Amino acid sequence: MKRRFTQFMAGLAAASALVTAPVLADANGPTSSDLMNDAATPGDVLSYGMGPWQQRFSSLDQLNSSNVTKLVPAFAASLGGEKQRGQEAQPLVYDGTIYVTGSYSRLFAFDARTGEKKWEYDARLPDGIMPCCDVVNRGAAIHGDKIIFATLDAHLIALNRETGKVVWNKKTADYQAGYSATAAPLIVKDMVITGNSGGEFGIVGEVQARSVETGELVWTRPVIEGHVGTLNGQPNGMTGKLNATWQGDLWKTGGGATWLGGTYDPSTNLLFFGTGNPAPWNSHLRPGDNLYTSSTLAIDADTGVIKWHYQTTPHDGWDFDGVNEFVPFDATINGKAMKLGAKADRNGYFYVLDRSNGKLLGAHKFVMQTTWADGINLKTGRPNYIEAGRPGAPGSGEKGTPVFSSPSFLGGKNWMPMAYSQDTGLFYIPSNDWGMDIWNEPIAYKKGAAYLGAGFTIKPIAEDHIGALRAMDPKTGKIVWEYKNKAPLWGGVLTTRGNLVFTGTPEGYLKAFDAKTGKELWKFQTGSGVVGSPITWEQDGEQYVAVMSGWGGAVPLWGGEVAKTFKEISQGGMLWVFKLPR
Ligand SMILES: [Ca+2]
Ligand SMILES: [Ca+2]
Repeated sequence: MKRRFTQFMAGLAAASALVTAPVLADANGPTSSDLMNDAATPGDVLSYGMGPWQQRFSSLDQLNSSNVTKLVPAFAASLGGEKQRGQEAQPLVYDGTIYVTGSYSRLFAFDARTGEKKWEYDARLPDGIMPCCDVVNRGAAIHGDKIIFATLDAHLIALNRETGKVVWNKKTADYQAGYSATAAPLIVKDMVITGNSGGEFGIVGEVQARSVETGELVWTRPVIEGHVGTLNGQPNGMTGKLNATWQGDLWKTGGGATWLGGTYDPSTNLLFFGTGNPAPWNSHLRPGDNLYTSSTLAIDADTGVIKWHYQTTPHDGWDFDGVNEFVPFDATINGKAMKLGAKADRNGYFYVLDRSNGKLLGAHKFVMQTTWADGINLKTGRPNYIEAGRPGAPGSGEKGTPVFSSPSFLGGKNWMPMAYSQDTGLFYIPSNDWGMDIWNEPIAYKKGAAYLGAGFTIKPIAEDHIGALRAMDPKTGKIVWEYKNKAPLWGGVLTTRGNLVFTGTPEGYLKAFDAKTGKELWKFQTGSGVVGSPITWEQDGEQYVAVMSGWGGAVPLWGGEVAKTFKEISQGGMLWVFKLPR
């Protein structure tokens, strides 16, 4: 698997009836306050996650669990070209246009009524880009007259959304040092907020805020202790305390990539960013907790100052990479209204925190097996580590003792976003049950080279499935229902007031389930694996659903024995749009 890695890197408004007037687009386009209100305006999809909380919940119910069996394609649109591979994007819909990003850093505008292409932008990528896990992109952001996305060579590009012409183009990091970018940007208070990718190359994770108008930096916040943030070009305090949880100079190449982007809670003015694995993977080379890797950080949106942190895997030794999205939600617990947030971590545990202060309130296993820890201590917030579950230290030039670990490094849940229903009160988690043999090896940092110090082989752990879509009750930690899938699930989830949950499968299906029971109600074969995130919106009095189809992402690159479950899947690159017949 290491050989392949090296080869690859070389290269509620209308709650019950659709009676809303047609959305009249402002000549200048969506404002930052329109973006904050996105979840309450079902006539458009302005943001990744359908609102700053990214709950992926729609108030639309014209399409529902009694009529979804009649859902049919309205049209499809090809991304074309010779470039296929993973299509992990979530489309946006505004003013009669569907905007969607494609593999190889491309952005497309399609007519939302006919599927005709309006324009296409192809970023010119240098030869030496080093994406770890396929040439994917997860979506764009829209604001005013601009549409903005990140590219594999670590640039952020704003285009005019009518013409596709470049307005500004900023380098966010040095791709030759292993940095890249794949996440959808988040827009808050006229700032574009982004993270960075490259955790397998000894990069330093960072969150950046830039002016949406000019692309100029407002603030930066590196997430590894010892590094210093900036505000308006001036130093703005050190992250953590130098050498408190890192020895020597290791913090300089400490990892913690913020590669999935973040969520935002207007009520606390906090941004929530997950941080990736510490570098290198070989944990014996870096004693300490290695803050703030494998954590959730709450960051003041105005200044970039860290307000609280919660580390899910202190001293991560398995690439558990706690980058998963932290989704704010409100719930009443023991009679008290609480501001909460939840995260389904790569490490196999589902965490519920008080989002105002980061206090841990619940931690529940959502996968079949966790060999590395036996639960989470709610008092200390730390995992109950099983020491024998950590791969051994290498001797001089020798491999360390291998261990079998579950989940595998690809996680109980990876990048693919979960959804939260305000009706059922359940989170719908796209998860995977798999393990790996993992061992440590000696490694030294070299700019632009893989910095793992580990090898691995991924394996299934169940006869009948790897993927499992699970409905988690965040109050009790109970799995209310589950749908098992043969191949690993790698796409995002959508839930609606119509008692529906949608997600895609590598086998090529977009599927709809009953949100309360998990009963499979509908499926459609899209022709390639579905690893994108579905959306829904209302247009001309009808409810539409859209999803990208195109097999790829990390799984086919790293699959090991798991690859047997999906070896017949063809690549693709199609936008599929569905609605009920008139
Ligand atoms: Ca909206
Ligand atoms: Ca990683």
